[in-house]
Amino acid sequence: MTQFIKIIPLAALSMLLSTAGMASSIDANNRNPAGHPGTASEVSQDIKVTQVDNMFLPNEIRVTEGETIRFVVINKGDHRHEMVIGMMDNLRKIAKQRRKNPDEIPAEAGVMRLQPGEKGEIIWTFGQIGEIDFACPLPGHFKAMRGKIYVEKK
Ligand SMILES: [Cu+2]
Repeated sequence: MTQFIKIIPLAALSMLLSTAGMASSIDANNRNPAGHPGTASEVSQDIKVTQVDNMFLPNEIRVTEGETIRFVVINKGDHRHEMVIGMMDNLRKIAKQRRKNPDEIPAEAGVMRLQPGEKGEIIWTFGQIGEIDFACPLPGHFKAMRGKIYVEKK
């Protein structure tokens, strides 16, 4: 019986390891260094972000470590846009998927697609100090439509 119980955490661990292997922006402690989707009750500030064709305004944002931000995003362009927060290697993967399937509904955590005139929100909790990227991964937008989030010490 004791042996059977010991098997369960090992199976769970191997599942975690295989997941980490697929996503290269997960660190050795199995955390995503870009952070993770947050909840409304944790939000410490709203930051407005405007999308135009093809850039974000502002394209440099400063937050503090561990902070949860509500990004209030409005698309003032004439084309649809997305906003994705993450490490650049991960954003590149998403951009590659969009090139193959531009009309696929975004399934990734913290990804939002807005039609012209639409407004949306992303609630995101940042982790440790560092530089995080955000971008619109849609074909023809990804190279220009990018920004940096500087996660600074409290
Ligand atoms: Cu775009």
